[in-house]
Amino acid sequence: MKTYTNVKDLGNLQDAVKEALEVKKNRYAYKHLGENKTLLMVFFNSSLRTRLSTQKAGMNLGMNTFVLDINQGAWQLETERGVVMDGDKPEHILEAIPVMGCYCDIIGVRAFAKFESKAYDYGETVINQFIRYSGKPVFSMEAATGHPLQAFADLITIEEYKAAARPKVVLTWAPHPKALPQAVPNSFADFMNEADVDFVITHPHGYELDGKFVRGARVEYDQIKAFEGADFVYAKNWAAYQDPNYGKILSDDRSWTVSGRQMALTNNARFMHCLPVRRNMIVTDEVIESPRSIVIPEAANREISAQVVIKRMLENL
Ligand code: AN0
Ligand code: CP
Repeated sequence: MKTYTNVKDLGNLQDAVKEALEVKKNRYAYKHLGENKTLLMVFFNSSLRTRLSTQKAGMNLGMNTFVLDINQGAWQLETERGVVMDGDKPEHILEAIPVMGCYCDIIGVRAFAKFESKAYDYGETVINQFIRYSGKPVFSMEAATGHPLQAFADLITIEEYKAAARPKVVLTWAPHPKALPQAVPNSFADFMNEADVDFVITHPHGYELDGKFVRGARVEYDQIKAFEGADFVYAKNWAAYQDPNYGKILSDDRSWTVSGRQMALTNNARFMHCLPVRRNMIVTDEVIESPRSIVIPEAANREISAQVVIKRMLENL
């Protein structure tokens, strides 16, 4: 594997899940793969889970790992080509990327959507520059339009907890005070559309996601109808994708907050969220603390999804 930005990079998805469950049983069995190999993780945005789980995955594989926080201690980077650099950014990403590539074997990149330009975000301008100019395998640790390590961990978790052969999985929008990217719901849809599940997306009008990710999924505007018989409820906020409202908050309707009221309609569903989560905005205390909530094992599987991706990159160096 040379790049990891979406579900297709994993090839056969069932095989990838199988490999993940193998890795999980014996996560230190591949230590030789990473000997004298270095993982660089570059963060343009904050992180708790990705930072720790991905470093842990690299260490499980015997790699040396280091982290660069672009906004804390590194030079601020200009990312637009052709700019006269007379502002506050002393270095251009077109030098910084190949330099980073000199010091490592594999690079992980976190660069969220900025919501300044839809073309810039949906063109995946930042991670594509890493892919093009670093000379190294590059994986997404949440880029502008996707978070495939999260979605892979989510699929592994669903595989572990499902009771039915083909569970009903509901992705629901929920309210949030700040505008958040569509990366997590995009990748979740990208994966669920390829998995053997009955997938439904529910959100208020105006929150339609990019058709490239939604594909044939059922979209249900009535949250109550969507929740009926669900085996898994996956909550997430995102800001509007469609023009002219790209990046805007269109609704703060708290009736969409996931509570016992909606969960009662499900098939005793498991509750999932990628975290970090704002309690009593996205989900009530009661639901996230209930025995049906699997947000912690879901986060634990981030180590496993990252390990499969890095392992495959090491095997292909
Ligand atoms: C980010 C997002 O919604 O994309 C990261 C989630 C993993 N969340 C926040 O910024 C709160
Ligand atoms: N779920 C996730 O990616 O969390 P962090 O933003 O803390 O890395």
